[in-house]
Amino acid sequence: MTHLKTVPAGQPSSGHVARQHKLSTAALQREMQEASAHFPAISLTGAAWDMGAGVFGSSLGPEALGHYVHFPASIAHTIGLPQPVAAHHAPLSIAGALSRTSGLCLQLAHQVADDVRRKQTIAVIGGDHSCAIGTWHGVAGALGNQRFGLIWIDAHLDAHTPQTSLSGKLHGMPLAVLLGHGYPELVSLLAEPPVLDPAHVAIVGVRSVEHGELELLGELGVRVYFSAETEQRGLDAVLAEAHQIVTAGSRPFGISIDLDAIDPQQVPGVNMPIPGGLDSASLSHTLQRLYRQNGFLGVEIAEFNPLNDHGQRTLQVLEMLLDPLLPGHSHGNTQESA
Ligand SMILES: [Mn+2]
Repeated sequence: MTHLKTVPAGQPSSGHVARQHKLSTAALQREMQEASAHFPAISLTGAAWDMGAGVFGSSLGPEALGHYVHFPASIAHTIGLPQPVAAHHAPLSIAGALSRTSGLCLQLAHQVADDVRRKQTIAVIGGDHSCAIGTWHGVAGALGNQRFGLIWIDAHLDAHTPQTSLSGKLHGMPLAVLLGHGYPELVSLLAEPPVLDPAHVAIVGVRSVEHGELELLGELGVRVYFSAETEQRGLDAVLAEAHQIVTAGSRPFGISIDLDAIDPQQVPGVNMPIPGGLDSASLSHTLQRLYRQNGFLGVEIAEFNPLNDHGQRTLQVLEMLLDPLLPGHSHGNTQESA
């Protein structure tokens, strides 16, 4: 942490700079305000930890993205410890991982809440997927009584509780926590639980399921789109329907992406690769449309593990998924046809 560096999303600054001498300060301010009404500023935050995955590597994710030569933005804040020295430590006990993760998630939640209160679009870069507990607690803390919906794009359900999880790993639990089930110190992290209303959550891309978590989501009535349905109906149609579910009643919404939702041949740099999966270009294309919808709060992209990447393939996809949100975006020129 932290130098504050935010930029207006989708809005190159060079035009403003070139015309600065021709405009009065008041006129310039007015123009900047109008621009930011269309392109809210984006705040990039790194969540640099991996004890929730139980394997070293994801803590290096935010730094790897920040140094990636094709990534045109910088990460304003990083929560956590990206030091490679952690590689030499023995894996933490479950209690140790819980204590470290809840502390880091709380820091992240405060950062995200500040950004949302300043009307910035958030982008959180993991780190293992336990960061979702911090990200969406932060959003809930800032929004107060205003409820929001969440699209969860993942190969897994991430809805285990300590009672159902065989591994005890926290990155298999964040969705259950946000729905009010799991370790009390995570469930009640910052905002009043439950952070999410199950009727306004949709999970997309699922192809690896364990019994206990599916049972919990079934009891709660969360809509799960398995990969077979996505293949049959198309990702566009499924995500459009998911968007309707999570925003019903004009709720604002966010998106949490686990990179393992995507075909591991395209994104080898993850912690838990599952064969099959979404096509990264199709996902990027559909996300561009979702990013432009009313009430879009921001996106989180988790489970990037640079140590498993090959030829920067995963970095390339990560950049592509974020690019439409960044100033002067290079790939985001596809015109919206809907
Ligand atoms: Mn996940």
